[in-house]
Amino acid sequence: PARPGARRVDVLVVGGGFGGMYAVYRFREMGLRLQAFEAGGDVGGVWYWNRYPGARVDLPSIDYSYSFSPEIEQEWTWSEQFAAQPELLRYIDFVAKKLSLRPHFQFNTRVNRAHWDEARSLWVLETDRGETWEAPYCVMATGPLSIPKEPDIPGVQRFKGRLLHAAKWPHEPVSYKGQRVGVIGTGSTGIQIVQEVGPKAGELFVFQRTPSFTMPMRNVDLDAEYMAEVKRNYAGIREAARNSAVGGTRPQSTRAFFSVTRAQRQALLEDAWKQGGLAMLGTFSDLMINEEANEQVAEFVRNRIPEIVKDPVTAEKLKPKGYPIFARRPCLDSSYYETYNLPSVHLVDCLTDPIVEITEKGVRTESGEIELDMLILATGYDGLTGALMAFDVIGRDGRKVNDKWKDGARSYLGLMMEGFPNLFMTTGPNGPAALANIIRISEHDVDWIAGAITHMHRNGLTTIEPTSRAEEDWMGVVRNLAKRSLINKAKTWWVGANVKDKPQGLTLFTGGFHAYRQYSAAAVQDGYASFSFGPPKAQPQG
Ligand code: NA7
Repeated sequence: PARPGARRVDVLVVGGGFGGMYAVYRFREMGLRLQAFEAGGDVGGVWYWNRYPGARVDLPSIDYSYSFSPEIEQEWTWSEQFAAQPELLRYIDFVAKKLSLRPHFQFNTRVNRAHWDEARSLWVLETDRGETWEAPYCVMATGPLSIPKEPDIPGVQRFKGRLLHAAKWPHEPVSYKGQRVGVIGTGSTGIQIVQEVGPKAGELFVFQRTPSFTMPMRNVDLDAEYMAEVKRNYAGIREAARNSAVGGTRPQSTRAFFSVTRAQRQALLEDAWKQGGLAMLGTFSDLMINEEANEQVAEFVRNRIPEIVKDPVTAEKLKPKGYPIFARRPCLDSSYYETYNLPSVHLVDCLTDPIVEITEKGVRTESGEIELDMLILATGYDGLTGALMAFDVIGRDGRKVNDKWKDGARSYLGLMMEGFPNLFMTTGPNGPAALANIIRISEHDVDWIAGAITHMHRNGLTTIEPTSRAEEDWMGVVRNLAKRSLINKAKTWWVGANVKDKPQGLTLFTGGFHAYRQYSAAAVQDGYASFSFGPPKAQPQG
């Protein structure tokens, strides 16, 4: 039976990041009534929360932006090749205003429970404001990096100084002047924080467990002439991105590492280092499948560190070892290694001197206590699956996503799950999320979902659900590709290794964005043969 007080729309959207914003726009344009929910106080997702110093996208801004609206492309001008968080938020605000997206959202609202009402073919969402919403379709645009992970270090709450989490950064400015600051974590986030806070803090202690590979970003201001050229060519830029493995314009190579001479290889690597950005990843075609090739590139990057870091002991500790380069998210920096040349910046190697606990005064490692005024946690996320496992998402026969995914994420194309009719995901955990441009994936996914809903409306169908066979076949494709990938050889959020007791393994699609698009298009072109559709709505009698 209908819930008293429940409000009814056509589509419910959870999440107000890039994916949720586009979903709201797209479904509204289809004439659907919709309601969207966002835990943050505004749109922006990751960029709403991550206001930490130095937060910046590490893909070119030109790529890291919407492609669905030529108007937005022409009206918005990026100021830097890699935009900083405030500019990204300005862009997000510009889009939200231009398309009047905010009125569709309830902000500061978390969905506590989502369940499928089989009898009525409706998703029923309960929010932490005590409201209930119902709709035939539900879209989880909950993002791969939305559940920050507290470090499993005893005593975090005991700390009497200021505790800051990168992903829950305060909106007001933070001063580091004269402060003894600690940073735990040296992934993309930690590296951005260290290079920004290092020169400002009284002293900075960086607690590093696994060193990351980081390469020069070589960020530049974009001048008017360059942006004018980009605006003339957006259509071509987007087309190239959609047809690339990474969903971006970064050049890719078809050249295998050992197909050229040692001298040529060296020259190509040196050139990539000078070029900066992710040029290094584009040097050779086989870096993620040929271990020896990978190791030689890793060694090239490692050898750059002592050229910058003056203290040889620190330089050695900063060298990433024991896992392939690019098997962990490659970082881009502007002055990360240089920061360690400041006498006030200290590297604490947690591999040889592990953190024992956090105390009232600071961080205690095996060798002693380091007193701090401020402790910054850059300890990552319960990625990919965290968001949908953080609340009750209940499909047919009371089955929870938590149960379905207890041995690892499973879905068809990262878009839908067997047992969860009419529930869609954007940037889901068995698609190319994390390995390709998230905005290209979000747009693709929303378009695919819009296509499925249109198909159902045209044909008078009430439910759509992938068959278990289709899901199993897809997971087979994912597994077979994963077997070849060196990504398995590093302990990262990509493989679930960063969260205690989480199922381990690479469940992302590693075949590239272009190939992913072909699979998802084929799933439509064969007349949705991989899906079972629910019966048409009963016709009123008489
Ligand atoms: P990451 O890349 O998951 O990095 C988290 C960092 O925090 C990493 O260096 C971890 O070391 C470290 N960490 C976590 N827990 C601890 C404890 N207990 N002790 C010491 N160090 C710890 O998250 P980011 O936010 O930097 O980046 C996420 C994504 O955002 C990135 O991949 C890009 O796509 C953008 P560990 O590696 O576990 O030894």
